[in-house]
Amino acid sequence: MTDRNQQLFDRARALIPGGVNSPVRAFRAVGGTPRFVQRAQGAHFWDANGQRYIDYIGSWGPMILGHGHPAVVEAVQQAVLEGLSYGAPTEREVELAEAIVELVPSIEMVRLVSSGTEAGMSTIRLARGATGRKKIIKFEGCYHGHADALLVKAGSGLATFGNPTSAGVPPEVVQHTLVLEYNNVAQLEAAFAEHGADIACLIIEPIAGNMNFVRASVPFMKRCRELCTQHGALLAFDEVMTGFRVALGGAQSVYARLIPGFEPDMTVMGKVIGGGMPLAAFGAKRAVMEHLAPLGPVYQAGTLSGNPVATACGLATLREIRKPGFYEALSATTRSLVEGLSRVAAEEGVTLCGDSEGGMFGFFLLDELPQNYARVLTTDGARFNSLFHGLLERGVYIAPALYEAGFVSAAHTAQDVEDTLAAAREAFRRLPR
Ligand code: KE4
Repeated sequence: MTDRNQQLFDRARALIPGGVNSPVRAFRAVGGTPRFVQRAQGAHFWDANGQRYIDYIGSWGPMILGHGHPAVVEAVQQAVLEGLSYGAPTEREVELAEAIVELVPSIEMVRLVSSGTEAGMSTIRLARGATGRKKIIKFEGCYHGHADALLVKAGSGLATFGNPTSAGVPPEVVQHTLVLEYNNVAQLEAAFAEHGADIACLIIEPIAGNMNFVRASVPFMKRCRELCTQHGALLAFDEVMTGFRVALGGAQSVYARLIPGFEPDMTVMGKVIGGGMPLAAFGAKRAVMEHLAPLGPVYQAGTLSGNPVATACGLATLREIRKPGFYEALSATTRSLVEGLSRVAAEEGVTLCGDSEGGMFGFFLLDELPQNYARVLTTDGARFNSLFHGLLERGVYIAPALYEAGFVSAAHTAQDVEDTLAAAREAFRRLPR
């Protein structure tokens, strides 16, 4: 039978680098042919061969309701009839700003943009403009979009400045970016002791979905907050993945329950707030946000920022996730998946551990949950790849990379979980011993 995925991939690679418009989609880490999606509905999508998959990527987080939710489709269809883009303010941008401010108490003002990268990049610039400082702290294994200043890896040794992860980023551009080890309190304290007065912000994924699923420990997060406060640096939560995904109030609401009075100074958002359309945002207290143009000297702009169709999609999504019981049901489905995977793995003699929060999950072919990136990378990649393809062949689509998180939607049913566990059992049996 003709494999239309392969045919499309061959055509795509002739014209688009790697055949994809975002690298992780190319299956380079796991090998094989990417599935070209024909259509999606609920918890499923169908590829170019008409093969159905249970979708645990959901566009890397946005599709928290599942694909094609009727209220979202209706809102987008209505918005399209009113106009695609104006480059002028609209009421829906105000409504979305009001919803974000209401749901995320640490935010007093918000600016809408079109991608998480744009939101992260603007957050860094705003933090630097508001504090007059140059240095920023990020953590190994955390991803905040592909803005130059954030494409930095940890160098040899521990805390290091300015090692670009990407060609085309001159060392001068990242010389003020300090990369620390996630969950390493001693290193954090040493960095602030040495550079505290020059640090504009510390940016962190509170639950690191770009290391699959690694939680910031409570002691570590407490020290991030305390040291930023002590040294006048801004604590920026990158909630592009966790925002409205792990809880209605995002990961910051989870940490506020664990650390009395906790809140970040800045928040980066994306994915869920656009419901699948290009929409992201960044927010902070009024005193910080008023440094932004046109009020203040920190420039930031965007042709499609607050796009009327994207805001309609995002508002319709937020209306659904705010409904009573939404996160209780979503969390229960996600937990049943992760607990089921652990149980089936144990029955099949496979070492596996997992974790989840709300509709976000991760699992590792390790005997204990990793606390940092170095530990995540001790996973046997070939073993993960075998599991990935074992699931894919059985109609279960997880992230094609061991350092990516998984996502459950409100459309995933108990039957989907049961089918997934049956596929996993077969895939576990095929793993190299
Ligand atoms: P975008 O520019 O891709 O919309 O957002 C960048 C970004 C920022 N912050 C966090 C915590 C993120 O997870 C992301 C994007 N996440 C990746 C998945 N690891 C998107 C998938 C992709 O790159 O194709």
